[in-house]
Formats: sequence, C-alpha cells, structure tokens
Amino acid sequence: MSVVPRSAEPAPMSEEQKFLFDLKGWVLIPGVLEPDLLEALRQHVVKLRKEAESLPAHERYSLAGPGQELIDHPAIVGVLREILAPDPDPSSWGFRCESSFPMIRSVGQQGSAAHCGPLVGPMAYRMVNGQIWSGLTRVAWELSEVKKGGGTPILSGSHKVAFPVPERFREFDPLVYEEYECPPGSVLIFSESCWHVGTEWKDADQDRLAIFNCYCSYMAQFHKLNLPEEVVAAMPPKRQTAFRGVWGHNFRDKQPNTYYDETNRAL
Ligand SMILES: O=C(O)CCC(=O)C(=O)O
Repeated sequence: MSVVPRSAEPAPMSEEQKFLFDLKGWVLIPGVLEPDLLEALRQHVVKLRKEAESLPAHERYSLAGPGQELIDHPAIVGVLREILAPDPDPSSWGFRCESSFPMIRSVGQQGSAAHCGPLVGPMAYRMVNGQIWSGLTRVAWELSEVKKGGGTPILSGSHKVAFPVPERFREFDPLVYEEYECPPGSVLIFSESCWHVGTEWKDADQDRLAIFNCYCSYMAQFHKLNLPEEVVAAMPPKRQTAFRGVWGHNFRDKQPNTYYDETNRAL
C-alpha cells in the first residue's frame, strides 16, 4: 500500500502488473488515494446517491467535483497507457473515459449479476506481440475497506477463455471467482471481457462506497457518454481529451485526434 499523490508523475505499468493482467485479466493497486481526496470522494458519492439536489446541476456526476481527479489519476495512467493506448502527443491522453457511476452498497444488498463484456470484436481482450489490448477496461475505485467476498470478484482468466464458460460458473462461485480485499482508496482495474459479479455486501459496519469508471481508446467506443459539456468544461485541457470524439486521423485537414473542443466531443 502506498499513496500516490495526485500531482505525482505516473509510473509505467510494471512487468509484474503486465504479467498479472494478462494472466488474470485484472490488477488491484491498494491504498493509492490521498486521505483528503478519499474523504472528498466518499462525501461526493453519498451526496450523489442521497441528496443530489444539494449539488449544482453540473456537479451531479461521478466524473464531476472531486470525481474528476480519478479520470487521469497518476495511479492508473501508467496502466491505461499500456493496456489501451499511449498518449498520442504530450497534450492528449490515448485513453477515453466513457461512462461512470457512483455506488453505495449496504449490508444485504447484491450488485450486478455475473456478466462479461465482449469476447470478439474491437473491445475484446487481446495479447499480441507482447502488447496487451484491453479494449474495454473497467476502473473501480474502492472508497471503503473491502473484505474477502465483498467487492466485485472476477473469474480470473475468463477474458481469454478457449471454451464457453459453463452455466454453473455464470454466477458467483467462490471456488472459481477470485475475491480480493483492500483498504479504502484502492483501485481495481479489469478487462470487461472477464466474467465478474457484484456479490452481496456482508459488512454491517460500513457501506461499500465506490466509483466505477469505464475506458476505451480514442479510436473505439462502447458506452454512449451522455455527459453534459459543462462537466467537461470544468476540467483542465489534457483531462478534457479523455472525452473527445472517436476517430484516428482526419486526412482532409491533416489533423491527428489529439484535442477536445466543441467540434470534437464524444457522443
Ligand atoms: O456490482 C458490482 O460490484 C459490479 C458492477 C459492474 O461490474 C457492472 O455494473 O458492470
């Protein structure tokens, strides 16, 4: 566990993380959020879910207010650069953030049923020539302590199955789904091509508070963004590029896709 200040220079994804991500389809980076940011995020999630009207309209999003710090937090940038796309130039990210939701889960509440994302097509997980491609990547920020069995256990390795997943593993089974535990302020990064499940929250002492963000590269899109432009307008310029339009190159104007403006926004 080591805190990564939000002003830190992002570290490259380590060889160990690459190995684990390819093997299992996920990595967990424990305890990275600074205490003040963690507290601000926890309060933001509670407000979003319980008293959203107390926030100005453009802050009623998990990508707004303190939530915007997570979009390109240095604890995840090195991983996203490696598994989605490197920065095309110093002013823009290679990744795009395309959906986000805040979560409060209380004791006895169940999350999503077991499911997985695409196994074929542009979003499907691939490993080619020593390079990971995790076309649709989920970044789950755990803002409460997670004990084993809580959180979002993953069927490790199912991002690259050779056989169809048998019916009985299409629901949570602790023998095959890998559980994790972590302190508040941790981040779980996984390929949506993995089977994963929101298990029943069993901790009566605290709710699960979390923010789930989803990423693609600037050349692909899965979710419709549905984010008002005022939310993006409140961000610094490089962060805004995580919400740009989805294309690789504009031959007519000899222009690479390295900017965000009113003509180049994700839908
Ligand atoms: O409910 C959960 O813990 C997981 C949520 C999730 O992965 C999803 O909605 O795609």
